[in-house]
Amino acid sequence: MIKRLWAKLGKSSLPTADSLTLENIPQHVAIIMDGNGRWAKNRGLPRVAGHHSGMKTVKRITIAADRLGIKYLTMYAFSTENWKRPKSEVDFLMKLPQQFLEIELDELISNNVQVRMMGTREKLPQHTLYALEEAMRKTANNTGLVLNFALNYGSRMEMLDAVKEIAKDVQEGHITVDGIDDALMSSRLLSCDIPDPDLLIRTSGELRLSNFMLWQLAYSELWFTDVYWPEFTDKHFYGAIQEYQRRARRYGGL
Ligand code: V07
Repeated sequence: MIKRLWAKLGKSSLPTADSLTLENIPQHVAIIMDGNGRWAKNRGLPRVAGHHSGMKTVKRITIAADRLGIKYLTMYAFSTENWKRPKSEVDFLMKLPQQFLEIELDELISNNVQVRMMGTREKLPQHTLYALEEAMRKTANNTGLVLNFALNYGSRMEMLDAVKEIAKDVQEGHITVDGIDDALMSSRLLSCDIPDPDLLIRTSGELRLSNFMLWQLAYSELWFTDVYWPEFTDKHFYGAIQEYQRRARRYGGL
């Protein structure tokens, strides 16, 4: 449980979790944190102000997830397509992991959170990598919430890399074509040691997966909201979980 972070936020911001049942909490929630730029634009602010504000939501939702006993939280922070954005925006985004960890790492450590990264290290600036690797090293043995950042991540690339590895193994005679199955494919993905998400949340009204965890989301519940990520609160998060539980109950009744 994250205690200090949570205490800092004060009582008034405690979400109303009354209507949630602690049974059937999803084990793994994945989030596409969309709408930061649009949120900023609507307020006459530069896009980067939206990204900065979105970082605060990351913190709040991490606390909320931990409080509920969710075991894995995956957040889509930067896609392989995001490199196409203006250099100034990319440079700003690449400073966020460092900034976030500078403020939060100590508390993440004391709250037993394990920080991970899912994506390609290639192209990431040294300073970004350094901050990430330090966080992963210092939290590697933590047994609480797994906070998994999808950073420089793209699902088709991930699957192509897996397929190439498998093809090589067949070519070299380590496995047979008939030996290729779901489990083998899963074991070659970047998420190999994390269960598939039970629930995907996407903010900001877009109804797409945008190359995010295409294999892993095959059976997941999908939940969309029009709310922009900087305005996404614990209450919205609880709402998504509640809807997940409602669907799970209905499914179980059939
Ligand atoms: C980023 C803030 C959230 C909205 C989406 C885009 C902008 C947190 C991180 C982060 C990443 C790794 C890590 C710790 C924190 C982050 C990027 C963008 C690139 F170990 N937020 N955030 N990274 N945004």
